[in-house]
Amino acid sequence: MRNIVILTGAGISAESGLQTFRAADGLWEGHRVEDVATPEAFARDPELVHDFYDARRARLGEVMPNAAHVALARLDAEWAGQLLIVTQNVDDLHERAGAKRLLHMHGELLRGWCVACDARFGWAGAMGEGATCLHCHSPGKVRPDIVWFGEMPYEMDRIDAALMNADLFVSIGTSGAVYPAAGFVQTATYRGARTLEINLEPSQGSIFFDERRYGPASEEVPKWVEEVLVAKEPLKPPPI
Ligand code: BV8
Repeated sequence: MRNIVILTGAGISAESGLQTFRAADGLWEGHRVEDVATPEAFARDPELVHDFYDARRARLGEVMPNAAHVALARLDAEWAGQLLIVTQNVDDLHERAGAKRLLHMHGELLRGWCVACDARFGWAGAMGEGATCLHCHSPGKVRPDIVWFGEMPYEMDRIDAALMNADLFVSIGTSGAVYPAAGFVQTATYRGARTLEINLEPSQGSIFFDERRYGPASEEVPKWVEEVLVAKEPLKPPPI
C-alpha cells in the first residue's frame, strides 16, 4: 500500500468545537442551506450570507486543531508514498496542525474572491457587503471563496487523479450526504482501492466501505495512523 487519499468532513472538527452541518445543533439547524450557501442566496440577501460566514470566520479564532488533525499531519510528514488529504471543511484546522498535502475542495473561510476582477486572496475578520477587493479595490464585490451548492468544487482534476492512483481511500467525519464528495468511495473502489470509513456513526455511504470504524475521530484517527506507520515496511524512496 503506497498511495493514500483521505476525505474529511465536519466531523473531524467537531471535537475542536466547530458545529457540524446535520447534527441537531448543526449549522443547517439555524439556517436553510438555500438561504446561506447558494449563489442565489448571495444575490438575494448578501448581508445574511456575510453574517453567516463572518460568524464562522470569527469562531475559527476560538478553536484549535484536535488529535485527529494532528495525527493526519503526522502521517503526512512521515508517509513516503503518495498522500492527499481532501477536505470538505472550510476551516483551517488541518493547516494549523501542520498538514501540507491538503486541498480544500469546498473553499476556505480565510479567503475572499472578487467577482469583479476574479482575484482571490487571504481574508481575516469580517467581510461584510462593503468589503473592498485587495486587488482592483472595487467595493462590494468580494464574496467568501467558498463553493456553494450548485457550484463546481475546486481541484476536481487533482482529486480524480489521486483517486485513480489510490491503493487506500479513507473517509473521516463525513455523513456522505453531499456530492461529488459522497461518490469518491465508489470511484476508489472501482479503481481497486481498499476503503475505510472512520466516523461517529454509519454514514449514508457506509455500505460501500470495505472496513468501518465507529467512534470519535480524536480517538480513532490517531490509532489508525499509528497502525499504518508501524505497519509500513521500510519503503524505499520512489526512483527519481
Ligand atoms: C455540484 C461549503 C456540479 C459551504 C459545502 C448527485 C445527487 C444528488 C445531489 C447532487 C448530486 N450532484 C450534485 C448535487 C447537488 C449538491 C448536493 O450534493 N446536494 C445534496 C444536499 C443532496 N452538490 C452540489 O451542489 C456540489 N456542486 O454538484 O456542482 C458538479 C457536478 C459534477 C461534478 C462536479 C460538480 C457542491 C456541494 C458543495 C457545497 N458546499 N460546503 C459551507 O461550508 O458553508 S457542502 C458542506 O456540506 C460541507 O463542505 C460538506 O460537504 C457538507 C456537510 O457534510 P459533512 O462535512 O459530512 O457534515 P455533516 O454534518 O453532514 O456530517 C458530519 C458527520 O460527522 C456525521 O456523519 C457525524 O456522525 C460525524 N461526526 C460528528 N462528530 C464526530 C463525527 N465523526 C467522528 N468524530 C466526531 N467527533
